[in-house]
Amino acid sequence: MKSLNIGMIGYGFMGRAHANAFRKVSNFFALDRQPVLKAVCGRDATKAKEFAAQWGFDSIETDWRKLIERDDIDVIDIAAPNDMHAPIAIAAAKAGKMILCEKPLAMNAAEALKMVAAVEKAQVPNMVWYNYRRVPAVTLAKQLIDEGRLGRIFHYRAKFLQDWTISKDLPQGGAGLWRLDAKVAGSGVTGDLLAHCIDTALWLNGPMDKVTATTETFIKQRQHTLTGKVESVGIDDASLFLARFANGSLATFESTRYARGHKALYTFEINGENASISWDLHDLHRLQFYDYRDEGRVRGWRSIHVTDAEHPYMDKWWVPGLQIGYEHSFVHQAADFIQGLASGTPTAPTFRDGLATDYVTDAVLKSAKTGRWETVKK
Ligand code: SOE
Repeated sequence: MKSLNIGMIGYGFMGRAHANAFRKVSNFFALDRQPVLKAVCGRDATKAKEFAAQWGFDSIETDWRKLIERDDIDVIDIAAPNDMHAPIAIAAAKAGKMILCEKPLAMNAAEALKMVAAVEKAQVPNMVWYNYRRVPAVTLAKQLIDEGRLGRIFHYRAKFLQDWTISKDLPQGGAGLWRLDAKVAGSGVTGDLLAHCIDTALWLNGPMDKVTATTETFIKQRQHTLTGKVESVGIDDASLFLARFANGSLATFESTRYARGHKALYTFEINGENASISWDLHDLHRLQFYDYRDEGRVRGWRSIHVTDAEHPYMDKWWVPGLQIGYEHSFVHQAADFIQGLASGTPTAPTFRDGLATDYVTDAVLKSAKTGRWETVKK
C-alpha cells in the first residue's frame, strides 16, 4: 500500500487526537494509502522527542519551515495554536503539500480568506478538523435532515458550555492556556466553542443570513504566563447570539466557560414541521428523535442508540450495542480524507467551509460591538 506521510505541527491536546486518528485509521477502515507518522514539529526539542517516542513518529523538527521543505512529507497537519494556522498553511500550500488544519481555520475571516486563496491556487487537498460532524449520531442527524424527515425547519438551538476558566487566578498565555490570550487565539469562546456549533449548524441547516450577539469578559485581567505581568484579557468569556438562517428558521447559540458544572456540554436541537432532533455531546452515542407522523398512541421522543451496523461508520467498529467515543470522530475524519483522495472528492469541511464559519464568528464579534444585527458575508 502506498504511504501517506504526515508531518504534524503541534503536540498538545489536538496533536494527540490527530496522531491517534492516523495510528488507528487503517486498522478499522479499508484505505488505499497507509498514513505514516513521519515527523512531529514543535519548538521544544525535548518535548517533541518525547511526543515522537510516545506516539511513534519517525523524526522531529523544531522549525515548521524545515518540515514544509522536506520532500518526504505529503501532508502538513496543523495542530498548533490559532495564530500559526495562516502562516503555516499558506507556506505549505506554496510547497504543494496537502493540508489539514485544526479549527477554527484562522484568527478571523480575512486570514481565512488568504488561506482559501492559497490552497485553491495550489490545488492541494485541504480540510479543517471540525470533528463533531463525524460523531455517528451527528452524521445520522444529517442523514435524517437530508431525507426531508423534519420537513420545514423552524428552530435551531445550540450551546457549548464549559467551566474551566472561572478562577481569577488562572493565568493567560503559554502552553495549554493560549486559548485565553486573544493575540494567539483570535477570540475566546466565539472562535473556540461557538465555531463548532456554527460549523455543525451550517452543515445541518444551511447558510446563515444575519446575527445579533452579545459577549462578556468576566475576568478583565489575568497574569500572563510568558511575561509574568498582569495584563488585560482580550478574549470573550461568554458569547450568545440570535441568528436567522436562509431557510427561514430562527436560531439561538450560547457558549461560555463560566457554566459551573459543565465540562463540554455541546448540545443542539432542531425543530421541524414534522419532526425534531436533539443531541448532547455528554451522551454522544445517542440521537433523540421525535416524529409527529408516528401513530398517536406510541408517539414520543425516541432515544436512538447509534451503535448498529446501519448507523454511520458503526459497521467499522465493534458489534451492535457497543459504543464508541470522542476520539473516533477524528478517526472517521482521517478515513474520509484518505478515501476522498482516492476518489478525487474534496472532504468537507474544506478550508472554504472553514471560511464560512469564520464569516459567522466575525459577524458575531462585530455585532457584540455595534449592538446591531450584522449580515453574514458569503
Ligand atoms: C476547549 O476547551 C476545547 O478543547 C476546544 O478547543 C475543542 O475544540 C473542543 O472540542 C473541546 O474544548
